[in-house]
Amino acid sequence: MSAGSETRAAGELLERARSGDRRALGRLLTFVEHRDARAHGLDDLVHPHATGNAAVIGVTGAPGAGKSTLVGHLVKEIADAGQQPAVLAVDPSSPLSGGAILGDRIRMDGVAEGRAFIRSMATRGHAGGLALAVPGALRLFEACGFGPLVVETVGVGQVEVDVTRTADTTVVMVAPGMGDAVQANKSGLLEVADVLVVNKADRPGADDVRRDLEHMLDLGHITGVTEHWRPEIIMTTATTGEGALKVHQAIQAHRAHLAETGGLEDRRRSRIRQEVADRMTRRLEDAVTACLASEPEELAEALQGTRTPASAAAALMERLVR
Ligand SMILES: Nc1nc2c(ncn2[C@@H]2O[C@H](COP(=O)(O)OP(=O)(O)OP(=O)(O)O)[C@@H](O)[C@H]2O)c(=O)[nH]1
Ligand SMILES: [Mg+2]
Repeated sequence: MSAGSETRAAGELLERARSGDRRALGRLLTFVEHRDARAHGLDDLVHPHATGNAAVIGVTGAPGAGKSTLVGHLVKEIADAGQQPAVLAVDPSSPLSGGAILGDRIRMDGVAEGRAFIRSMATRGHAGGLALAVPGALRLFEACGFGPLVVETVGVGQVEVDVTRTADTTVVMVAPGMGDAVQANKSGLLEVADVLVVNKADRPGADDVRRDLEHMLDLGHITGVTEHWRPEIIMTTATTGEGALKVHQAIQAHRAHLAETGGLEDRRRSRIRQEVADRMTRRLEDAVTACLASEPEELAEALQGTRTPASAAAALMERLVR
């Protein structure tokens, strides 16, 4: 297919997706996920319909903390409030599940299911791909009338934490025995928290986790927390949905706080800045790969030992950015 007809095909799918065709939306998400050539034209088509005003909620935490289970209840709360939530569950790596199992764990009933859209995105071990695919998918959701947008990422790895950092509101989940509070703090997770959830409150040790978190907040050990916002700590039992309403209320309270203080605009801008940076980085990486594949003289000299690698790199960069 030529570039023009690909863009036309994407445009037709987008029109269908915007009028409620879920299969069309699913296909477009696949383009975005695979960085399909069609996704390029799609970005321009989506842009006029994506205002950037939909609330973005990040949910993160250690593997198995109960994120998907809680998100299922959260989505129900949001849908019951008359909104149309979309969920992007980012599967870090699992080659076995390929993301399918993770998506299946988010379960809802009747009404919520009709309003909500849930999609898991496999990153296939390509961390850089995730950074670009997530904002593209979120814009697509927004262009199709969804909001708030919930992104579930596992709280390991820099890219995952960065993805969460750009949400308007980030919910960090901790559970007794599973990457407890101290571990979460060490990995930098707590510093991105706007709402703290201690899940598996039905399990022994949940109160200890809560106490640890309170203590860290009191001592100012959670570095990203400012004097302007102290994350609320909410106990949940995601398997029964206990506490999910409180989590929804805390998310709304945080959003209201951001709206009052101008923080909403700050986060929107930092999200765009991050995406521009990620796209520039990707272009540079591609350019470096192509440059070295062309077997330049400077590389040959470095290989022969007549030139230092640093000098070869400097000379090649000079050419690349000119
Ligand atoms: N006892 C108990 N089990 C829970 C609770 N919440 C979740 N679980 C169980 O914990 C397991 C993991 O739950 P998930 O919701 O898939 O956790 P997750 O954080 O999404 O996991 P990953 O996406 O794989 O990182 C499942 O077997 C859940 O049934 C809870 O509040 N109490
Ligand atoms: Mg999950």
